[in-house]
Amino acid sequence: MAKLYHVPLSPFCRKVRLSLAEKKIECELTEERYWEKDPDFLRRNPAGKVPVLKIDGQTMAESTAICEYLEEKYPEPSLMPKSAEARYEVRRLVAWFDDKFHSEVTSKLLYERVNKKVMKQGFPDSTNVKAGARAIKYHLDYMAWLLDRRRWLAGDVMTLADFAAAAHLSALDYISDVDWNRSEAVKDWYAKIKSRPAFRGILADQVPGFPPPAHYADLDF
Ligand SMILES: N[C@@H](CCC(=O)N[C@@H](CS)C(=O)NCC(=O)O)C(=O)O
Repeated sequence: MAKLYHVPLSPFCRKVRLSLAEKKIECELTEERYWEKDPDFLRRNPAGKVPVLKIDGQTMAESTAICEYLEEKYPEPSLMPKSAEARYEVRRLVAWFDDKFHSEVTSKLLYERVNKKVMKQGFPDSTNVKAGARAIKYHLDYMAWLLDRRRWLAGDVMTLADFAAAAHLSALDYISDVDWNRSEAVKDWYAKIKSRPAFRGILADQVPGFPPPAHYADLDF
């Protein structure tokens, strides 16, 4: 069976978990407190980051490289469209969320509010929290703009781009940092993706000291 070293609220780990679950690949989850720098973990991934996936006799790091491997090795159901143009758009949006959204929003809200406490690195920096709260509005508006033109973020079918976005937003929703009333289109998109069986594991997550709000696992939020 595959084995994933992860932390529950990591958006990069969540993207891999969603891909594995959508493709019905059974996987054992092991929580990895990467900040404790366990030598065995650093041997598995010298970059010292999660996720790390053990599958098919290999040990893999880097969430997007892992998801693309899963897509090639386990193509059904597909999370990448067929044409080069559509695949480009998926990759552009995965990078949008894992790079731009991550640095402007996730790191400013989730890492300040949760990671700092869990890692005993002090209190949230209010300047960062305010910047993250401002930036998420702009990102939700951009998603709404895309979803006014497409059924899913990268086009008319659900792709890895939707999982990348949902991985970040679900982690932020765990700490009630997403205003779902800002856009009907984004709320409908999240309701659709949240109700997929692949999402169940993520909705069951519990981080000690940070109980999720009632709406987090509610499909009718
Ligand atoms: N590009 C990497 C980013 C992974 C990443 O930054 N993971 C965070 C947890 S959310 C981590 O392990 N950080 C530890 C560190 O940067 O030392 C990926 O997509 O897998």
